[in-house]
Amino acid sequence: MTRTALRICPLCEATCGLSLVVDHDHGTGQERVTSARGDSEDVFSHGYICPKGASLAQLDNDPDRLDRPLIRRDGRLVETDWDSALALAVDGLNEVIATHGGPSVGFYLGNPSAHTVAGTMYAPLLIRALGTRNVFSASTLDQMPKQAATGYLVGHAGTFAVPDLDRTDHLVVIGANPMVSNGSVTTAADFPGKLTALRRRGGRLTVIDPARTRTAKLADTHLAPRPGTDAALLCAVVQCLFDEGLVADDLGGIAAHVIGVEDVRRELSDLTPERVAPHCGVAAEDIRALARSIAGSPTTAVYGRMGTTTVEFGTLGSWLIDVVNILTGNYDRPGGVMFPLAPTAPSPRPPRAGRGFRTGRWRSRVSGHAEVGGELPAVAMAEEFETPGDGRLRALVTVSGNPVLSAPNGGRLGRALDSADFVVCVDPYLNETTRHAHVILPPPRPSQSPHFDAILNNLAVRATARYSPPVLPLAAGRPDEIEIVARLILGLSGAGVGADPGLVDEQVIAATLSKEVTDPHSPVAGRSVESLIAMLPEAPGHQRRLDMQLRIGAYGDAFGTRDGLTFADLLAAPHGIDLGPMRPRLPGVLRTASGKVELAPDPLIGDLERLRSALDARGEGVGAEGRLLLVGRRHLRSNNSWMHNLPALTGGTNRCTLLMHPDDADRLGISDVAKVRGAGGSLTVPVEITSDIRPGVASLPHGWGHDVDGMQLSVATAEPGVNVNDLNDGTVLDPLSGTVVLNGLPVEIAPA
Ligand SMILES: Nc1nc2c(c(=O)[nH]1)N[C@H]1C(S)=C(S)[C@@H](COP(=O)(O)OP(=O)(O)OC[C@H]3O[C@@H](n4cnc5c(=O)[nH]c(N)nc54)[C@H](O)[C@@H]3O)O[C@H]1N2
Ligand SMILES: Nc1nc2c(c(=O)[nH]1)N[C@H]1C(S)=C(S)[C@@H](COP(=O)(O)OP(=O)(O)OC[C@H]3O[C@@H](n4cnc5c(=O)[nH]c(N)nc54)[C@H](O)[C@@H]3O)O[C@H]1N2
Ligand code: SF4
Ligand SMILES: [Mo]
Repeated sequence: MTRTALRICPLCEATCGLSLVVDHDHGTGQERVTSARGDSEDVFSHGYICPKGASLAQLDNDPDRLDRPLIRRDGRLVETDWDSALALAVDGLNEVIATHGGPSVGFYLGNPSAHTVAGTMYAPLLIRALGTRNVFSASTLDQMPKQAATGYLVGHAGTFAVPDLDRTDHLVVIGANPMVSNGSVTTAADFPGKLTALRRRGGRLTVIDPARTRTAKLADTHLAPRPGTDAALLCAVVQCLFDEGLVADDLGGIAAHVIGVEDVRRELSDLTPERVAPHCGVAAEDIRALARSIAGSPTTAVYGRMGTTTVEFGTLGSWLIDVVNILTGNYDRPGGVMFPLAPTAPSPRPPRAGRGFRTGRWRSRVSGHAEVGGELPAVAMAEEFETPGDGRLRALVTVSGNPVLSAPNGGRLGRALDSADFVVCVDPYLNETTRHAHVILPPPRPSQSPHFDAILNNLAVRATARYSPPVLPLAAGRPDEIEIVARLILGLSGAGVGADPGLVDEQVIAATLSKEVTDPHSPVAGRSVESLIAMLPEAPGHQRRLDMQLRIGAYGDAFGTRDGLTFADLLAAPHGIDLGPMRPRLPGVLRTASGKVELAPDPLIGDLERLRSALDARGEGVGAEGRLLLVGRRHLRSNNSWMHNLPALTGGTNRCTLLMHPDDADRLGISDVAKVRGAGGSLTVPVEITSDIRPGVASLPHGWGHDVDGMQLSVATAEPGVNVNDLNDGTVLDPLSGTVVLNGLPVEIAPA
């Protein structure tokens, strides 16, 4: 018996709808997923699929995936039953908290959490139950600068403006390679198709990247600056916009909602194209041409990702991207960058000022790093474990993270975890990080988990509402990831690890609705909480929460008082419900203290001094002898550190090699293998010589280096590659966001 089932792909931010083939396995007597295709009727992805999504069956059936929990006994990780493992996890954490206090437990949230119901709807509650401020995540290895920049601009760090890909006349992509990554902090299925469509409708594509990537190869214009210099380049673009009178009249219609334009003009007036050109390695005339082409197109969307965030001036660069969008009249308007409105977003309220965005509400104990967005820098974890004294970290909980490989200087973190009192990992693999655990709690296969994009819908270039129920059932007594996290929460909060996991949801529902009914602008203002709760479906807790959020949300039925969405509508529409293109949302989204877009926030203006000193200092010696700047890259058939275990995704061009320009290779006498040395250590790595990279720059992908003992990754360990993060000692951060520098890392390269 074969059947098909629909499920949204959980492997990247594109959220493609998949159609899975499910077969009866005569050997086990159970059903299994045997293949995946794009769902042509999906309202968001229309059939698009990439090689990772196409290998979902292999991921689902990976024999190395853990099914039963592991606990450490006499130094070894051994299988046990679920009740024992969960009880042990909670007892171990409670003991550390009782002895050393709540802050002695750290929490690390990894990337796949953005794609799971457990990660988006339950992990935040787990952090609260732990009662710790030592919260770390992949965000400070990734997009935290964008969060900080948007926080300062609009008053809320989660309110991103994303490029209106379907309608723009000119897309400017800075430090991103969406042809391969499929897009990030912009949820758009079939990004490659959208770039082709842009070209077909006569639009322009500009790419700014030191490497001639697959995206750059499609571009009308490709600028290849020196890594780490985009903030300076964008300062000059802004200066040029003012200097040449290219700032849009009335800022394209939003001038009444913006303050600080004059401050930006004054503060950047010395940063001319001529001043920054030698630092950026881009001709002043090319910078002016860029400014003119952005201002001259009917609409332009400027979009930046990893190459603009994980750099020394990540927050400045992310801010300047939106400054350019705003000054050219491309902010909050079709074809420019716009604020998505997700199906679970609150019903729009009348505009009101907020408290604004602040950082540094607390600081890390050892280095005094400021808290940003409720988090401390991921690279600070090791020192917080190692350094004796009050408030020292003694235990760690990870959910879907592999920081030992994915963060700089992971070896040091690994050693710190080996001497930690207690480590709990919610993770399906025994890998570089989880091998240090005392308890591993593996979530079930993707096919056994429900899917709803509670976070990524907030970044989607078109609004849709889609839900995937689990495709395959769980074995009796086998908790899903929601239940694993919920039971940890209950165990930590005193209700007991054996309590009904649905209690967690009922508490959220009661608290949310109690607040909602007292808000005069809520669509359920003045109604009784009990009567609203009585209208929720008899269903698993996460579905009850989703029903509540949809119904009080922007497109909701306001609990039966208007036409609108309920969770039942999502269940009845397995290919999803289209809710239309993005629409202007100013001033409603603003939560700054002024109630305006604050274009010239003090922390950003203040950071320009650091940029000015770099303008004069940086660059010296780079290119001389063996000094190059290292950047990263992603492979189409790879996903950070954890998908090298699928045979379908190995081999071919998916190789952990160092890309170098022929001029550099010649000069240094390198033909096939190089030795690379950074502040954190050195590596020997095979070289690919290509003119697709700027001279003076080398590129090495991350997520490799699977040659450590004690893991259960039989495919990945066979072709381990090297770990680029071993080169990085993790000491250079963007101070405004606590994000570590991963791109533009100085290294010495020599023949091996
Ligand atoms: N040098 C360098 N380093 C980088 C980057 C770079 O460009 N260059 N990129 C950075 C970026 S952008 C990111 S996002 C980080 C990622 O850093 P992390 O999020 O720490 O690591 P990942 O490699 O994504 O590993 C994800 C972990 O989640 C587990 N997992 C997979 N699916 C699930 C699930 O459904 N539930 C649970 N509970 N666990 C699951 C996997 O087994 C794996 O252990 O890496 C960063 N590191
Ligand atoms: N296939 C695949 N898809 C993925 C992932 C994956 O591992 N594999 N990871 C996912 C994750 S977690 C994320 S965060 C996204 C990331 O998505 P992207 O940011 O689109 O992906 P990257 O390949 O990191 O692209 C960064 C680009 O910046 C360039 N760059 C480096 N330094 C600089 C600089 O200083 N200035 C400029 N202008 N450019 C620079 C690099 O050459 C590179 O081309 O991808 C996601 N999608
Ligand atoms: S682009 Fe690929 S990995 Fe990303 S959601 Fe679509 S199918 Fe999945
Ligand atoms: Mo990421």
